[in-house]
This record gives sequence, C-alpha cells and structure tokens, in this order.
Amino acid sequence: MARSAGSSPLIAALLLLALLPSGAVAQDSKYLAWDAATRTVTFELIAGGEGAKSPFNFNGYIDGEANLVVPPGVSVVMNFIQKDGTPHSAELIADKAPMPNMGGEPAIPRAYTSKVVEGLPQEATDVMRFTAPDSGSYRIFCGVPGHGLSGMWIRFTVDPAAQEPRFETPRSG
Ligand SMILES: [Cu+2]
Repeated sequence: MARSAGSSPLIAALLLLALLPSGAVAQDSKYLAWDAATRTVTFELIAGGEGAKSPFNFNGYIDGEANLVVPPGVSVVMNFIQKDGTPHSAELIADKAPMPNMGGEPAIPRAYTSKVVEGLPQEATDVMRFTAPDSGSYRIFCGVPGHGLSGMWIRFTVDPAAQEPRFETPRSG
C-alpha cells in the first residue's frame, strides 16, 4: 500500500520526462546566482573543465549550445576559472558570422579577461564586471587564436522580457 502510493509520483515524473520534446531546453543553474535587490547576476565561467566533449569548452558546453540569459541593464559579475593545461581566456563578442580567429575589442565594455589573446594559465582566475545592455545576442568566446573556431564559445543573451537570469543548456540524455 505504502509502496504503491510512493511510486506513483515517480511514474508521473518519468512519464513527464518521456513526454518532453527531445529538443527541449534544460536549465543548469549551479553556476548562477541572482541578487534581485542589487540586480546582480553572478556567474561562474569555467574554461576547459574535464568531462566535456572537448577541452575547449565553457562549463562543459561548446559551439553555442549553452546560453546565459539575463535581464536588461543588470550588473554582471563573471568569475572566470581556468581548468585546462592549454591557456584560455574569455571575452564577449557579437553573435554574428564569421567567428573571429582571436580576441579583439569586446562587444560590451569591460567584458573580457586579462590576456585575451595569450590566454591565462591553468588554475588562473579573473573577474569580468560589466553592465548588460538593453538587449542583444552575444557570444562568450575564448580569445586565444583558433579556440573560438574550435568551438570554445557559449551564448550570452540580454532578454528584455526576462525577470531574472537563467542558464539554458541542451537536455542531456
Ligand atoms: Cu581557449
């Protein structure tokens, strides 16, 4: 009796998962914090972590498959952590083709780490602090030559309709 009562919510959850369309977007908020009082988004940006398809990843994602979505005008604090033996950096660039080979002027003032082209060494950290614009689509891109072209970028979107930030990722499995 108790067992069947306990299992039905699990079955309902499994059915719900099965019914979700395969292209559905999931949320991965463990890297994200939101302070509504100060309208500050804090995001942990991990370069080159293990366990991804490629060491040229941010937070395990490549080729724009993840998207940090923020409300307009918020303060963004991006804590960059470099986990790979190959040097990496980060910079916000416009979301448009062609992908640049290397870092240059950021699309948002102050939205770049130090050593954008040279890259920061393993275990280095840096903090990017910038203000989100009113709207727009951007890429968080590694500025070391060839890395963006090798897939080392994810998306950054300012959504005028967003009330709080979210980190959208492809559904796993
Ligand atoms: Cu890189």
